[in-house]
Amino acid sequence: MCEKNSQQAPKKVLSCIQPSGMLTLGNYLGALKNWVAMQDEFDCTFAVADLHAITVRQEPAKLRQQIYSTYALLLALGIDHEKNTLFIQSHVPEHANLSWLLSCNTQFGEMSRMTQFKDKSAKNPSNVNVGLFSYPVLMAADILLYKPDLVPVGHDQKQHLEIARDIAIRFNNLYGDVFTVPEPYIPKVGARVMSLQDPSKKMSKSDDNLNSWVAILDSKDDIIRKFKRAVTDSDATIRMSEDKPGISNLITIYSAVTGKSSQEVEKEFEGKGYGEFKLAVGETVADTLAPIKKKYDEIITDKKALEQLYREGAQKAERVAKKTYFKAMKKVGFVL
Ligand code: ATP
Ligand code: LTN
Repeated sequence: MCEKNSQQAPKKVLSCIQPSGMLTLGNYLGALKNWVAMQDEFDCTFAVADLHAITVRQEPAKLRQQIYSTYALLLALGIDHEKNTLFIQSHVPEHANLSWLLSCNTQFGEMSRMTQFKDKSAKNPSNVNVGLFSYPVLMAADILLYKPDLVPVGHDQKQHLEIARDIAIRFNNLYGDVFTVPEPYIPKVGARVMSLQDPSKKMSKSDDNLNSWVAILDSKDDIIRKFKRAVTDSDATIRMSEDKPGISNLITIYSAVTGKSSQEVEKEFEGKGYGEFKLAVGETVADTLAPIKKKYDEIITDKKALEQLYREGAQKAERVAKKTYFKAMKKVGFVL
């Protein structure tokens, strides 16, 4: 792997996150913590995928707030806007534009197989909109504009990345080489965090049960309270086991936050009760998130400075996106 400061050019990475709610401890441990780690090794482009968020009905004032908040939180987590390109998707119109070119080169049949569309339309039968259906094409545009080598995505997005690759290969075969075919990036570290109330489901910001998820910006008291209430079992030993999903989830979280292995965690809490363990997990998570929250509070209060950063980010992104988009337009036969 070539490091950022080695002779060879570092590999390019692209990823995006939707501003569809308060980001959770699951988003942090499963995705964003890796983004922060990757910036030292790769040439990274990260975006707030606001266009994707309206595939589900959003209240305008709340959406606006969430876009600001997600961008500020990425900065607070330590994503350096100078080292990387950090922008808001809708500020770079080439995303929506390329998505049209790609839509006309994507088959209805292949979109119909997307499991997330099936799940989300079943969950939301009153708003099965065309954008929800063609969402993976917009995601393909997000990716292909920046010619990344690697795209870090969670398990739920693998099928969408596969489609992006298929679209790129087909387009290149039809019109000539325009896009790089990216590889999925499975991070070295990355935890799958489950709901604190139903450990068979993943922790999700759209879960109506507010005790089931911890927001990165929750207060210390809220975090500790949520961990105290976490669903466990009646066997009072702290060990990883398939038949102990609640405790296993807490061990996963504690080890992701402290860097200790699950065996080390089991050893640390040998002979101790669930109450003591839950409190330790809650306090450790709260202490880890506290500096992020403090930084976030500083960033979000200075809207002018924030605006300058996202405008610069968009300009930087657009310089790259434009080149790829115009090349694709030209190959398809448009007059430029
Ligand atoms: P929603 O609840 O609205 O479906 P979400 O919280 O599942 O959203 P996404 O915006 O779909 O989050 O995901 C953003 C990133 O965070 C993805 O890379 C996803 O894999 C990761 N992620 C989300 N939830 C978890 C989790 N519980 N554990 C680990 N990673 C997660
Ligand atoms: N669909 C992704 C967010 C997303 C994305 C992307 C991820 C939008 N565009 C491009 C990687 C690359 C999600 O909901 N997690």
